[in-house]
Parts: sequence; C-alpha cells; structure tokens
Amino acid sequence: MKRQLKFAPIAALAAGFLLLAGCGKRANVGSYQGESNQIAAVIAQRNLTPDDVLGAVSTYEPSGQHDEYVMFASGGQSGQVLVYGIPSMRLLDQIPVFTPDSMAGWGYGGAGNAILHNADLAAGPTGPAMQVRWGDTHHPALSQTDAKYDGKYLFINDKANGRIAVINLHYFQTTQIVKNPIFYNDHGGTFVTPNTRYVIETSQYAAPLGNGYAPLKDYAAAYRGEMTFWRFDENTGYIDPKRSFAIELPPYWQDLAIAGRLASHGWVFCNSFNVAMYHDDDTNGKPSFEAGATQRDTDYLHIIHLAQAEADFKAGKFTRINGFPVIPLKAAIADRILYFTPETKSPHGVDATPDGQYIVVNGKLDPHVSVYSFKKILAAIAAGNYRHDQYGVPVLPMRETIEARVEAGLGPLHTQFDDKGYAYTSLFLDSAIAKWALGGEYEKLHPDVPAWSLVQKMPVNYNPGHLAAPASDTSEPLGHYLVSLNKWSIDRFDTVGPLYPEDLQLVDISGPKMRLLSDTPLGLGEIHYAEIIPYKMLNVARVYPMGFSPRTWQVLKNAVQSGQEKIVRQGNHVTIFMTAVRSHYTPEVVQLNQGDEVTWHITNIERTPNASHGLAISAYNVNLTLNPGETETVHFLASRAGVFSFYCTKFCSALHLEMAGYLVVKPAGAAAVAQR
Ligand code: RUQ
Ligand code: CUA
Repeated sequence: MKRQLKFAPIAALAAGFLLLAGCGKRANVGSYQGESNQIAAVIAQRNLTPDDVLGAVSTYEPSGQHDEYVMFASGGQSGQVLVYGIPSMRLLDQIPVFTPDSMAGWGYGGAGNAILHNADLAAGPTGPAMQVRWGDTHHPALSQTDAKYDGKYLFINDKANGRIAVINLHYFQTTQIVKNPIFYNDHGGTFVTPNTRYVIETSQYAAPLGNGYAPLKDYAAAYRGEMTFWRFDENTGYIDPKRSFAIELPPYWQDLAIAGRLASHGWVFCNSFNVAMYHDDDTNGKPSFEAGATQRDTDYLHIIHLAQAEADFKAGKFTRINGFPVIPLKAAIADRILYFTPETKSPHGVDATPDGQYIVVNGKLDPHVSVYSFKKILAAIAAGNYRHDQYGVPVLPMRETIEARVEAGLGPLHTQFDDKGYAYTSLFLDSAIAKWALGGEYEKLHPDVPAWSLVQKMPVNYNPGHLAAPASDTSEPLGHYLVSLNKWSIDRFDTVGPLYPEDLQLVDISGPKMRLLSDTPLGLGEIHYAEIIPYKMLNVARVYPMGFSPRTWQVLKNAVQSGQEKIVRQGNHVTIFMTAVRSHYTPEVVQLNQGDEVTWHITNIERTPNASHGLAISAYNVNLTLNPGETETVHFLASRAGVFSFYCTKFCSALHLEMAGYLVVKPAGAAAVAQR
C-alpha cells in the first residue's frame, strides 16, 4: 500500500533530504550540491517514499560513527544475550550464557565449563545429576542504583530450566549461573529491585516445590508456585544463595512480575494465569489447557510486601526445601506479605509507571489495559474489606484497587513508558502498538491530552510481544526510541526456509506521533524482552588486566608470563605453561604419552586491544578464546594417540596461519606396535 504513495517531484524530496543532511555536524548543505541528482536518482530507482528516506537517514550510522544506545536482548532459545546498537540496529555482540558458544570459546574447556557445570541439576532423591547445555532466555534486567540504571550488571533467566545468570558489563562476560533449587522452570525473571538488592525469579507451571513427585490428581494440595528473591551482592558482583529465599505461592501459574519503585518501593507485583487451577491427566477427555486455564473471568494480580518478607526471612520464619529457605504460604498470609486483587483473565505483562504509583496489567483476552493505583491498593489493604481465595490469601476488591481502564485494542501484552507521560502497549492480536496518555501527576506533562486516553495506534509487522524503550524500567525513562519485538515476520523478508526470523521494528517516539524507522530480521533465536541503555552509561574494558582469569574473576599471580613457558612432567601428569602473542605459541610442540593427564595453562600476553587469539585442539573438543591479558586453564586426558594440531582460531595477523603447533601423543602398548 505504501508503495502507491507516489510523491511530488523527486527533486523536492532530494532537497528535503539535503536539508535534513544539512542539520548534521559533519557537513553543510552546500557540500551535497554535487550529489543531489544522484540522491534523487537512487530514491527514484529504489522507489522510496519520503518516510523511507526519513527512516534511512534517521538510522544510518556512517562508517566509524557509533550508536547512541545499546539494547540487551534475550536470545530466546539460543540461550544467550544479544547486544544491538540503536538506532542502527546493528548486532554488536552475542554474549554466551546458558549455551556453549564456539565463537567466544564458551563451554569448550575454559571458564565457561565451570560456570555451566555449576548450573547443572544436582543428583537428588528423584534421580541422578543431569547436564543441561541450552537455555531459553526471556527477560534481561540491567542493574539499578536508586531506581536508575548504573550500567554494571545484567541478569537473565532461563525459562526452560529455572536458572538465573549474572553478566558483568565491564567485560561483557557471564560470571555466574544459579540453578533454582526448588523449581525446574521459571518465567517471571529477571526483575531487579531499585538497588539491585534482589533479583526476582518466579516459577511458571506449578509443581511440587523441591522438584519432587506428586500425581496430577493431587494438584491442589501438592502443587505450588513460588517467587525466589536472589540476593545480589554489589561488593562481590555475585548472587549470594545463602542470603536468598523464596515465598511459597498457590498453584496458579505465576507469570511476569515487576518490583515497585519510589512510591511502591519494597513491594512486588506479579501476574498469574491459571487461577482456575485447571489440570488434566489426559485420561478423562477434558479440554486442553488453552481452554481450561482461561475458564474464569479473572485471574489474580499478586501483591507482595517484599520488605516484610525480608524481615520474616531474617527472623528465621521459614522452612527449608532442598536446603533453601522458603516462607510458607500460611506465614506469608499471616504476616501480611501476600495479597491478591482480580485482574482480567489470562494477563501477561505487568509494568510499573516510572514513579511506581501505578501498576499496569495487560490481559491478553481483554482489549483494555488495567491500571491499578498503588495508593488504592494500600487503602484497600488498610480497609480490610476482603474475601479470601481457597488458600486463605486476602483478595482485595478490584473496584477498590483499579484506577483506570484504557481501551487499547486486541491482545495487549506489554507496556513501556517514555519521558513525556505516555505509555506504549503492544497489541499481539491487532499487530499494533497503542500509545496512550498516563494520568495522575503525568497529566502535567501533557495538559491537552486527557488522562488514560488512547492517543495513537500504529501497525507493526506482525504480532508484537514485548516492546523496549530506553530506561523504561527505571524512574527516569528516556523516550526517543521504541523497539517492537515482533514474533512473526510473514512477508517482511526474503524467505530463507520454513523457520522464519523475528522482525525487530525500530520506532521513533520522540515526536507527537510514533514513526516507523526500520525493520531488522533476527534469525538467531526469539527475542523476548530487551532493555536499552545509553552507551555512555556503560564502562566497558578494552583489554583484561594481564593474567586475568574469567574462571576466578581475578588476576592470577601465577598466570604464565613471557619467559616462563615450560612443560613439566610429574609421573603421568603433564602441566603445560604456554603463552600466545602475535603470531606464535610458546612452546609450539607438546609431546605426550597416551593416557597422560594434562593441565594446559595459557595466557594471551598481548596489551593491544582487539588482539585476541584462540586455542583450538583437534579432536579433543578444546576451543578457547583468549582476549588480551586473559589466562585460561584446560584439563583433559590424552586418551587418543596420534598427531594433532592446535591452532589460533582468530585471524590475528598476516602470519595467523602460522600461529599453530603440534600435539603429539605417542601410543601406549599395542597401539605403538601397530603404528607404521
Ligand atoms: S514473554 S511476549 Cu516476557 Cu517471556 Cu511476553
Ligand atoms: Cu593468533 Cu591467529
């Protein structure tokens, strides 16, 4: 349809383009005079509309020019985190987290192995240890100080296996993965409290707490949900499981959550979507979950007083499940930690306005966005005018907690906020974004636009899930851009096989109307959520300190240095002390006997940024990436005899191909005889 929008003389557009271009610092209009015909010709030849040209010039980063923002996006089933530059939408990095990554040398002998191993399932009464080597990342959360981004850490969950990872943003490196000790899966994670004291992780599909067994017929009595509060230690940069705890919740399927801030500091809000507790053991011909879980008109917004829960935890009012402290449901009710208020059925996203005053809930099956007032929630709690659900949890009447309902459109999922008092809600079924005006204090920001009213709907392509806007999850959102993370792309790109990419659409939200700028396909995994931060708020290292170990997260005093290279044999244990620098390894030949136990230390002794090396050993499944200053240690058993090469995987210099060596493993016993 857009293509029929033929516009006035191309020359006029080119002139407009020149005006636009002339606004930049890099050149003035005069310097484009010679190119104007050429520009007009390209516009005509490529059949571009004025909007297309505006989108292009708003997002193009000339060679060498950097993006203003970075977006940290979940990589979905890739198990990783993706890093994009905005507005160019160039993919800058894939940070390996839950899945081995050969480009980064993550999970092939180095530090990643230990971190991944730490997050495997431990052996327990129900079965043996289990190794998991993938993840389904959903919700990244940047660390905050005083409800604002501080650019230090990123957290992300693995929905499939109930795990949380910590990524250090000085080195863009995963430093820790913790496995939830009482639950196999999660979804409502990660969300951080305003000072990153806690990282929140909530279970999704109810099950017996502690990963035990109970038949489905015992659902109501034996199945539960839970919310885990992982205590993050700012001083060490690690989650401290010993200071972490959970709260037992009824077996409603808990979904997304958000930590309150400012007005609602100390509280947490969480959706649920199967309050009907529908379950089916597949023997009675009952309908599917899809029908059963949505049979009630309302589900429950969980309102959790975290400050009180923390007090209970500190006072020892918990039981231990698999050794992990859990505040029982009964105690959570008795100590006024947990309340519900109805929400329209099958809700998905819950988001807090920047001031923490309103809680915005989107019910997938209701065209309205429901806005709850935190003040009213507190008043309803104080009034004590509630009934109880079947587990005894107080249910605050919806009419007392709700502030407004905004008719946004079909299938509202998630909401983001800008700096001008507007909210943006994705409409999955409408394939659109609804921009609407906030009320309360926010009315001052847009005196001519009525509070809680729809302002604009803009189509997107297609079926948006989350939206992401810079600093939307903080007390100071920045506006400017919005990324629509669309689940389906249908006809947007050349078809590359039956698995379609997602479509990330960049939208300009700086003006009164939303404006589409660009489409970016993503064929690496399904982005669920993303957070966006100005690049200047990060403090990114260019090289490691010399001898830095990503395994211990420290500079190792005994990391191999230049001149100290050697191979030491003690019985059948061989220790290799190796360095890498453009363009050779020292030593270059390693001679072993079949059956030797090998410990291989290697340090990249470069100080030049960008001078990374690799260490790949054929057949032994060893593949390291060594950034300048980095030291790594690999252990393996020389179980296979033969002549193996090891080589540098990073094209580091003109003589990179020569950066190689021989690993010669002499056969033992009979094998030696068979050798020709
Ligand atoms: S999800 S499309 Cu956040 Cu996992 Cu909503
Ligand atoms: Cu080092 Cu190639």
